[in-house]
Amino acid sequence: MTDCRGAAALLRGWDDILVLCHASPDGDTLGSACALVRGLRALGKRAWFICGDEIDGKYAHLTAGQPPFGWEPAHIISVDVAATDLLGPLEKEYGEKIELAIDHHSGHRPFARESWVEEDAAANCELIYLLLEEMGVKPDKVMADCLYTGLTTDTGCFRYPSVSPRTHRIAAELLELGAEGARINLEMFESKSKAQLEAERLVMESISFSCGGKCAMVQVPRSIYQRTGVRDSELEGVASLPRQVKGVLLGVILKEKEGGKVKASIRSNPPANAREIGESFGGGGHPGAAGCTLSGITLEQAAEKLEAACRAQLVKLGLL
Ligand SMILES: [Mn+2]
Repeated sequence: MTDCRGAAALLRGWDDILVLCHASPDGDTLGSACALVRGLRALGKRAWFICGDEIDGKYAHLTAGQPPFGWEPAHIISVDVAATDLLGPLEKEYGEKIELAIDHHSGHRPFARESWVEEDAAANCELIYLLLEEMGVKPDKVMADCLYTGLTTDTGCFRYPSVSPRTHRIAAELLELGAEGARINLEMFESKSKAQLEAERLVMESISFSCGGKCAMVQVPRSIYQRTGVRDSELEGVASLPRQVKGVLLGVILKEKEGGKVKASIRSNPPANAREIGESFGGGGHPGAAGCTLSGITLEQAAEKLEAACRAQLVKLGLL
């Protein structure tokens, strides 16, 4: 385990640095990687970041170009990656070569030679902000936009319990540095395609309640993508919909994937704990938001299993 100072000391001594994002990239992993790469370049270093999956168009501003052909990294680090399998297609090549992991997931499963994990950080971008400060890099406008994007997307626009005074202080600093908060929030939270709206309507039609209204579940069959033309990344927001219903402590969204797999996203309101349920199926996450993937299973079977796990937790908490 290392800390901000330790991570900064390592990076100061390195050059030719490759930064890895997690698969199904979100604003936090991309914002972290992009701001860090640009910060390292400001120190005169060669640095690039890559991601194993396609990057959604709404994150197009989180870019630092593609590594040039033939460039070989000397050091590899990961940002916002809780476990090597979350690297997705990058795991095979890089999974065992990571020298520094910077992360904020409470279920972080150590895989790097050195890890800097702060569970209290609302977003990994909080840590990158502190790291740049420690390295003496003043974020420019693009870096500020990157970091602000990570902060706001990982906190549902600064609404989650993980948000601390520090989160707001850093966000304020980023606004001072030129981050376009209003534009970023509009793009991240208030803008959707017609296909997305139609898909959300279909998803909401599938909502079912159990455990006396304390558990709500929606299902996303694969057919929805052909039917509406929605992209998978556009359906991220539906994960929070079941939990918005008054009285719901556990909200579950089940997405049917290729090859008999079902991806479950779990959202909870205290005292329910999403991470415990995710972990019971081999996944992980945060207390309020977690996920897991079930294999060799239909949507209906996955729904039964998740409902049973939710019920068991509510019974354990004395709420049923
Ligand atoms: Mn994150």
